[in-house]
Amino acid sequence: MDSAERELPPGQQERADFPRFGLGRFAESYPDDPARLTLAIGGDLASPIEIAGFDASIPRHRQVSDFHCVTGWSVRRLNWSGMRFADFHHRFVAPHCRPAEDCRWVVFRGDDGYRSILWLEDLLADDVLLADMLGDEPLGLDHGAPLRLVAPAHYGYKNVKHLVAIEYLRDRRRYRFPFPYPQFMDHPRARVALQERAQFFPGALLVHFYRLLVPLTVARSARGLRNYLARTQERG
Ligand SMILES: Nc1nc2c(c(=O)[nH]1)N[C@H]1C(S)=C(S)[C@@H](COP(=O)(O)O)O[C@H]1N2
Ligand SMILES: [Mo]
Repeated sequence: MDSAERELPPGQQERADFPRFGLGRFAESYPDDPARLTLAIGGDLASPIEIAGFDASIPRHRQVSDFHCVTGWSVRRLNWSGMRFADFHHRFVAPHCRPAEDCRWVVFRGDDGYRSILWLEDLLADDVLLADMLGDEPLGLDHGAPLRLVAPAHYGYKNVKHLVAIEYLRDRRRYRFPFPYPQFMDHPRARVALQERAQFFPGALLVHFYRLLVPLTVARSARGLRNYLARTQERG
């Protein structure tokens, strides 16, 4: 049975469309040049580096996976491609940047200022991608151009869009979920199967509250994109 045939995870409901979504503060923020990739690899490692593209030795990978937002909506069978995070880590980061042995955490930062943290061990799973394509198209502005994280076993808020930096950390306390959002919203692992929606609050209850925010958030995200496109057209 492939992932697309399975039941949805607990508390999730299927959506037919795949809306642009995210925290309100970032609804109007975009990369200056969504087509240009620059990725800084830093944190507790011997050689920080900034790259503008990927080593041809890292194989491309395509996968079909479901996407689950913490607010209770899911989209089935998205067709992503890019490269496996594990390949990037083992073939590029480990030999070239040499993270400290005891780095257990990785922070992903988007060009809009959004960020999230994941456990390195979770990131090495087979289905975690640095994706640059959705369907047969390069990622659009709505879904994270030019590069985003895809970690289907973790809630959408771990799937950082518009990636500009990846930081390896020994100590999770050096990271903070973006202001002004409360820390409790960011579960360190956020595994969908276990409803790790947030810290301290039971996920099965929280989703009823979160679900109320969906229509407004979808509308705000869509308006943010329209405003951005209007601004860039004015500039010519
Ligand atoms: N850079 C960035 N990445 C982000 C967000 C954001 O606001 N900015 N929102 C997160 C949330 S809460 C979700 S559900 C997904 C939504 O991805 P989509 O816009 O491709 O649907 O992006 C995640 N990654
Ligand atoms: Mo989300």
